[in-house]
Amino acid sequence: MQKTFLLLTTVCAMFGSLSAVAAEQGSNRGVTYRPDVTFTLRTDIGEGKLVFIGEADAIAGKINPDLEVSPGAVVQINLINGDGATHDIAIPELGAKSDNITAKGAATSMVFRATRTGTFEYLCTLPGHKAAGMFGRLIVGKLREEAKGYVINVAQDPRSVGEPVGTRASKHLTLDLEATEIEGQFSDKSIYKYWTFNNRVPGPLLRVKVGDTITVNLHNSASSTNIHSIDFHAVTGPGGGAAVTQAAPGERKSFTFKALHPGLFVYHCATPMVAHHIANGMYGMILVEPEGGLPKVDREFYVMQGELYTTHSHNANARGLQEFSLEHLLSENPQHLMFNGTMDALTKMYTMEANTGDNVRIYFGVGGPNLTSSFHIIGEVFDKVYDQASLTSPPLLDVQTTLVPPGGATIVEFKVDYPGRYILVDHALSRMEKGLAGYLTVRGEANPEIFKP
Ligand SMILES: [Cu+2]
Repeated sequence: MQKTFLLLTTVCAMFGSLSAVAAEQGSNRGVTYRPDVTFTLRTDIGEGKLVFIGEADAIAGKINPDLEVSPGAVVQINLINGDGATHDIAIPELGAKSDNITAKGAATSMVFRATRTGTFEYLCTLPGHKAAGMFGRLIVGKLREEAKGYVINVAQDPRSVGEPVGTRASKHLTLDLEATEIEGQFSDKSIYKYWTFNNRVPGPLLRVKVGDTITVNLHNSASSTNIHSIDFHAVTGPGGGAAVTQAAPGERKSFTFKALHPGLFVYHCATPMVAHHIANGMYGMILVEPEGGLPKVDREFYVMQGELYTTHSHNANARGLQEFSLEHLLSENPQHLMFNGTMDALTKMYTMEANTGDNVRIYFGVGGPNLTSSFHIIGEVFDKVYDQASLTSPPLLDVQTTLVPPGGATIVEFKVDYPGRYILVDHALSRMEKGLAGYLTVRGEANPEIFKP
């Protein structure tokens, strides 16, 4: 009889709290009537103190056990009164709290979504009970971090440069883009909740020809929690398309434009707070080739510089989920800078390779959102720089370092004459200490007339 009552109160409390969670998060968060994880604790007097004791499974018999959950999980904590004094359980930092229970054997529960990663205190809020020993830790994120294979790679492959337009006539094209919010691998041991176009940072290099008519279809994934949009710097029209593409989660928005100007142009999300959407990864580029196409080269690469603003300072060994910091974004002080979305994208994950004698072209842009790049390749000189990515102005010749503003781009070309590893940097070199580097490996015969060790 007592057992049935206990079960009923638990189920009622669970049902009520879950409805509240569902209402708060909106139906698109996929909250179900079953929690992802359940813990049961019993209050007791142990070792002369007041404590919570794990009731079942891995925490059975443990005093004030660590409760480990994955980020985003719906968590249910049941509490059984084991001593006949009044108690409750709460996690104030996550806004979760149960009812009071007084009778021995009475039970209650609380249900909440672990929306933030980190370590949070659970405790009994009755006066003096925490001091008497009723507190422990809820750890959000540890499990996910250990399940490494699960994490998504968001880094963009610099070799993904699309198909040259060649000599074709202008035509009507359709470009499909999806806005997503995904946890991606940021460094060896850490992850970040990226916002992306097509699950990559930067988004795809889109390749069209001047005079083309282009229909853009933007789909905001149903699993998103934010509105997203797209502003193409190549578009002549309201907001570069942003005025007509503000898409709620699950929505699709389209527009059609004519590419009037050749050049290499940035695109990005333009939904408030725009700087936040860009920092989280919502940028890419569209190349509008001139009539007849660009001259053929041996190797082309796609590289974009970005910034990440997190609560923790740069640390190559940072573990777990890195969280966004508004304060650091507004002070324009990124903790991390990276080429192609992640710490090791162009040093470990992808290789940029060429052979001596090759002509190399790099489509380089700055997603930012804030810092101007002094783009440079250590040990190389750019033969040509299409300054500001203008393809109708004559290129600059023989350039060491070129400025690229946020929301801007450049095209550089150079012949690789000597084998070795050449490092792409922003010559504001403090930024290399925060992760900004990429390797171009050149293979072939060493010519002692050019360089002699
Ligand atoms: Cu967005």
